[in-house]
Amino acid sequence: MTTQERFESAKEIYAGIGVDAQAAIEQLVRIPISMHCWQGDDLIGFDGAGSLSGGIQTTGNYPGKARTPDELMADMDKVLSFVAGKHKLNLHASYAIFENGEHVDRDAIEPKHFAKWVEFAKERGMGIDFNPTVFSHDMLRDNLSLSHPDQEVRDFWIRHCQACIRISEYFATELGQPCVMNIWIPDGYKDIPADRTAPRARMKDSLDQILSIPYDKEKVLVSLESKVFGIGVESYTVGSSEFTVNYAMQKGILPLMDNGHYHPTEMVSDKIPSLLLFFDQIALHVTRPVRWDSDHVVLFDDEIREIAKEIVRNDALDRVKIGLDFFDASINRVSAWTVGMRNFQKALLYALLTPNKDLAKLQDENRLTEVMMLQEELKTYPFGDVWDYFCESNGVLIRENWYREVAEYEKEVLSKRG
Ligand code: RNT
Ligand code: ZN
Repeated sequence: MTTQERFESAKEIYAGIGVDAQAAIEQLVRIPISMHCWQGDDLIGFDGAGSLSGGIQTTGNYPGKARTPDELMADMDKVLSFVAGKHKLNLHASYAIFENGEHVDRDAIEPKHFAKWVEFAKERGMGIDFNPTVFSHDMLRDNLSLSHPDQEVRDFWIRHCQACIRISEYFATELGQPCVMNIWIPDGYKDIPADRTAPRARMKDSLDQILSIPYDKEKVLVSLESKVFGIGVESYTVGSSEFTVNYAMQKGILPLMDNGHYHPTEMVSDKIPSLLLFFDQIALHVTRPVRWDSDHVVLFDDEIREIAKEIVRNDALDRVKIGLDFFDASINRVSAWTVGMRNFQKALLYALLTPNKDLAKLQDENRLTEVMMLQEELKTYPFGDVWDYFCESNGVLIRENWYREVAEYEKEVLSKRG
């Protein structure tokens, strides 16, 4: 049977439960996922940082990491060739591209240092999202930045984040689509602090100053990411969940939830509908924590499917800004990236192929036996036939076929990098 024939058969089966598979794939191809640049080079960037700090860590030493903008761009193109649809590029400020021997510190970066990225995105019809890089730098002192007691330290990072707003606005103007600018700050303490309030008050004031510069709020969507702990920052984080969600609400910016940033039994899928009742727009970092915020590659697992379902069944595809955030250096990075991108698309497709309204009706009628029965039966519906057709009809390789090209790329390109 051809992929198309399998799709036709699957379409009929889904139609039996009132699901339009054709409409689902047409919708899926229009959902942008923000592809994080940092899977390609273990979050090292090009501004000379050298190693990671701020309580985050990459583990593994698989050969072939991108060392230059050209290498990173080539690797991204490989990944994009295996993923249907138009997506966004998610850049960190540390990926500034300096030319002709120029080098400026993080608080002095300008749009011109990202002109090459704009060119890359334009050629591929992509938008760009952005992130201040408030780690891997010597002005992160005592693991504190925007909340540091020393004003000089705070001012440096305030200037950096303000510069990032200007660069984000440049991206949005050049590319004709809004730029989500996410602020994540690693600030916190390893051990029990003597004062939990003052750092948060300083952080609040620093953020107020960052947001006080004029910028176009339609073009730059500032988000603030919370976190519960980091390596060496186990006891207290300044940007806790309550801090960030309340701050975002008060200032009219977006809260960003990273599903690696909560206690192990807390589920981001459950938090999405609550935030959607109070915020027009929210942002996500989709990742996979294994025992800690380890940023493993996103799998097609239960929680990822639940996250996608909450976006789809709340009709919130325009309101939830989806970004990926994982970095695994222990396996082929191009493969890791591709697996994660394809998996989140699969999760979205799975959600689009779910009779969400009918299930909700059953719940309201207290027919919970049927809710469980149907949700379980759906798991063995011919999902793969629809997925394959989605890939094939959008010109990307189906099933594991794409991996052959990755293996070839590893042999011809990645293995030759020093
Ligand atoms: C760290 C946060 C943050 C970073 C990226 C690189 O725990 O998740 O989002 O991973 O900004
Ligand atoms: Zn994150």
